Amino acid sequence: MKHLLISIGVLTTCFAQAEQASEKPNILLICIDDLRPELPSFGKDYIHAPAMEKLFTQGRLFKRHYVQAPTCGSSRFALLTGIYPDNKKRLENGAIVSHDHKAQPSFPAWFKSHGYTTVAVGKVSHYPGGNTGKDWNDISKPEMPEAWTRSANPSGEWKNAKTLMHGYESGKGSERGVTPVIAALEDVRYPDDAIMDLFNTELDSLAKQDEPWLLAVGLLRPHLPFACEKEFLDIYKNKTIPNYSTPKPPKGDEWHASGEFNGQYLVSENPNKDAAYAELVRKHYAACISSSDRHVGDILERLEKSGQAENTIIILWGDHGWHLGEKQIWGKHTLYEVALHSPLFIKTPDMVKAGVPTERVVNSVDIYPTLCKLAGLPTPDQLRGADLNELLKDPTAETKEIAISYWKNNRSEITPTEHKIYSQKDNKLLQHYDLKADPKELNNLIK
Ligand SMILES: [Ca+2]
Repeated sequence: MKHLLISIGVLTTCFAQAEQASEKPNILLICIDDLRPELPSFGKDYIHAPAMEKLFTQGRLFKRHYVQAPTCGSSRFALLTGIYPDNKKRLENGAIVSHDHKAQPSFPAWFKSHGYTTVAVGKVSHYPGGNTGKDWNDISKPEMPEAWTRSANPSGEWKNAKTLMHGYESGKGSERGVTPVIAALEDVRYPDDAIMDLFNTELDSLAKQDEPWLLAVGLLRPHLPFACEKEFLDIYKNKTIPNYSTPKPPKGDEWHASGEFNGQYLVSENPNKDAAYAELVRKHYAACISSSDRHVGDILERLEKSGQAENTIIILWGDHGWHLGEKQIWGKHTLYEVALHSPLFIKTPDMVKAGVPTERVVNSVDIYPTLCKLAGLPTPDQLRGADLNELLKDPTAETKEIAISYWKNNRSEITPTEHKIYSQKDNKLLQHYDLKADPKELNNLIK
């Protein structure tokens, strides 16, 4: 009798836990590499991105979201840990690997320790597939220990994650200084197609389980090289893309020689001197956005078919901005507004005022505490970001509105109307822009 009572007690507890678990929302995080807000919702009508635009009508688009560092590794560090990358170590591409994940868990680790199945596909942390070591595919050396239930290495035809990251068509990798910065071919597979294969397998498997899940998928385009299917480039054939070029900034400001663009790829003309070539590069960047948009559409369609869409939080996030000729720069790695600004979108199962964007200034570090609140989880001590739930309910809610970012030895602070860049060493104000009167940041008020 005693055994029977204990068994009934255990069963009741199990049912209670199962019920509690099934009430937790699932989380689908879509990370898009090097996506600046080059989308119709941000006034760029010439961009073809119907899937993202449709998604934006279903939740809250944050029109003034700023990343905490203008580079992949430390921007993703800030997203995943909720910590500002305010020192040299945190500004390196190894920021995530060198972090003390036991003391300050990333949000995948935190959600995993609270009953979630956590899965990463593609480039979510800095290393696509989440493993380091030679060719970034050593499963004994994960980038974030204890974070993922499964962290898939989407090597496909590219054989390893490192080749896939900078890959061209059909398994081809990049060769420093030899392979072109722009390319577009018909009827071939590109690296994001391999990522999508794995995403489909993982989503189908997660949809069958009772426990809540967190599935993060990281698409590679529009990261360099600007190589994608020709059908996407054809969309822009007869369109004019505005010339974004602005003069080179004065000495001592944030200019760099576009090393990633010029140093790693075969660049046939100097886009700063050849306006036609500059437009061609911008068209390839646009085509790569349209290519990723097609995958976003497929991701959302698959989620819908899985029957899980109604209980799933969807987040779409770009890891930083990108200069397309502004300040005579082609790339990221500056503290100018254009390198820090990226899209952020959140949809919750009980969304109100869907499709109404918010103009409030927000940070990537805000995502971690927001997700904890949405899932009813406690928050770990290290979090410094703001909970965005008020803005999810009311896009005009009053908030603190300051975005703080770091790069090299400087710190950037963006408010609704101003942008200030300070030296970290002595807190000296180096650059000051009036974002209302001078949104292109051409007039440094300090000089
Ligand atoms: Ca990036």
